[in-house]
Amino acid sequence: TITNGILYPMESESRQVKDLSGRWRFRTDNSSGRDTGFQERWWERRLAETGHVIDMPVPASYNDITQDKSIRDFVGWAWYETTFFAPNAWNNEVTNVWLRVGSAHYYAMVWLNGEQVMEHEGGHLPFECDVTMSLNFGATNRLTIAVNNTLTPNTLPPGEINHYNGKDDYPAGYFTQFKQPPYAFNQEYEFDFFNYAGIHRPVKLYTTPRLRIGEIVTSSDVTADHASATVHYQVTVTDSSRVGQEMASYNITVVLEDSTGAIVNKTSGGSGSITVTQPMLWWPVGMHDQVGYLYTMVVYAGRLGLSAPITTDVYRLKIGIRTVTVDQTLKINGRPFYVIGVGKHEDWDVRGKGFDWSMVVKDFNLLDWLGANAFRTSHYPYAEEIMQMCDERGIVVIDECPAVGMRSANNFVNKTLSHHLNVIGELVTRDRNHPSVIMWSVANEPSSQLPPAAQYFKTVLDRARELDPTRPATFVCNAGYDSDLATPYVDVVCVNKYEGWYDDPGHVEVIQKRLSYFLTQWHEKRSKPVIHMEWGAGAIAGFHSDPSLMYTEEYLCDVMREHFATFDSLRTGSNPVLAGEMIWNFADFATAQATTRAYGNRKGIFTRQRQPKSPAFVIRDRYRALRNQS
Ligand code: GCB
Repeated sequence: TITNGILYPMESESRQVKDLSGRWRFRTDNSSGRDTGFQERWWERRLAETGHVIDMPVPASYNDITQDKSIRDFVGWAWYETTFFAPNAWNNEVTNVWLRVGSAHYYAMVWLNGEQVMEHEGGHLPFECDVTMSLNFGATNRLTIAVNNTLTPNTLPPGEINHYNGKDDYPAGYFTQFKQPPYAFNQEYEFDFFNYAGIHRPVKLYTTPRLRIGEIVTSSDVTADHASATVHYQVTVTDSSRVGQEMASYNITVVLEDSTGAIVNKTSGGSGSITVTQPMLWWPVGMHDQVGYLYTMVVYAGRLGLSAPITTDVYRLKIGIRTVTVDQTLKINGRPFYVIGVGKHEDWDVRGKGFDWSMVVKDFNLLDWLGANAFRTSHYPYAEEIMQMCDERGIVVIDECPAVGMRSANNFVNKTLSHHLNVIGELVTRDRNHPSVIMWSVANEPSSQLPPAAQYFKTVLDRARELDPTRPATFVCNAGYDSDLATPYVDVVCVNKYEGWYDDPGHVEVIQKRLSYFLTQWHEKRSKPVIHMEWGAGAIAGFHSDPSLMYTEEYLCDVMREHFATFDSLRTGSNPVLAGEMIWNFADFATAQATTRAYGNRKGIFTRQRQPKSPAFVIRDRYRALRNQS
């Protein structure tokens, strides 16, 4: 199946990219119905003409940028605006201009020069459209984007707005500060990270010839002896003619280059395969000397036999040649792969979930320092630039949908399901060419013991495998092995369990027996490889005690040692129970305010500022040793 493409905007001899990131103008709509912007049609004028505007960086979450609590906690429509120049050189018969939003959280509407050009539901994933006809060439253009972070039982992630009426015992003004008398309202959700909002990833314009490469889908087969590989591809071309000409006939040429740019092989046609003898396989860090080897697939699509000027679209896609299989264990290129990783978040000081190269590169350097070979994009798709770095650095990814906090039966309904299937489609379309992605995770910790969850998850897992038959699919389970109803449909059992923390808090001495029993039960019941996807303990940097107590750094070190001893007893042998371990979490992160969270979740082995707590050194010793053995 090929859905509409969403190729990452790359420059080439036929494409230009213009990044609109920077300082935009901004306002939250605080009116009681949160709808003044729509009534007054704010997109039709400069935002400053419709009221007070403030500076807002893009990309960034807006929540932590100002000193205003009402912006930190805002729920509703937030309005963004920028102006930019569209060069006259783009105004010709052969060029199309596309507007692409890397992600906006969660519901977004986009107007260009007062005309609505896009609407998109769901954060964490890109959306784009052809804006050629809406642009003022050789002049300034006004781009207005409204984003709404309201969660409902049918959004992903789900949540709800609760209204409170308590005028008698709350101070005067408390309810009216929310501008919605007599109610106060609160956004509530059952996932454990702060619901940051805004334009989280870059907004870009890019040009293509009007006959453009819309989508490229690749996969590869490798012979058992690794002596030969076949790269399969499918290319779709779209022709959005600006002058109403007939659909062009076109030809497609595909050239495979090695990492030095030397041509390996080439072919032509919209789909086919390319043979590579003695391929340089893509290997994760630690498995082979050759880490993260990438070929470049250069695709040319050109018009044939028309009187219009001939331009050829060129797109360079980095690909890796590797296979992923699951039998008794997880295998990459036919060899067992043991996951040593971390759960992560896109979460940083000040910018929230806003993409920032400094933070991203720092995190990759820390993953390398640690010796990790994998992470999960808990609990939503991460920026495309992060996925590209995983490909290059040989970091394996379990790529997760934003379906987290599905804890009630009214989440498992058709309305949510159809959105969930769309999101899987968008995620697979965006990420299927990344060799680093070895598995899809369709959700985290749903209440999979509820009867409707069985059919629900069978449907979404089947959709993931139908869209991408080359990768296993799973969801991350925290229902009990006796009560869960959905893991029969996964390829790898992924479980979360906090021994010594949520279970038997304060008792590290029971961890080995209980954890070993728990993981073995899962393995026996499902006869599938098991990854222990989340485990850990809160540790506040600078809290110390001996004997260790909960929330000290020493306690997390003790919890780790007990887990490591258990993992080592379960990961070896011909039919090992365990295919991997991922500690929760890479770094401390922001959450909703709660009595169980001390200024955020403190299970990070690094602080939120990316400095190591002492447990980081303990895990580093293990991960580096394991990485060097594999
Ligand atoms: C979990 C969730 C994760 C939380 C973590 C915790 O099971 O999957 O999102 O942050 O537990 O620390 O409670």
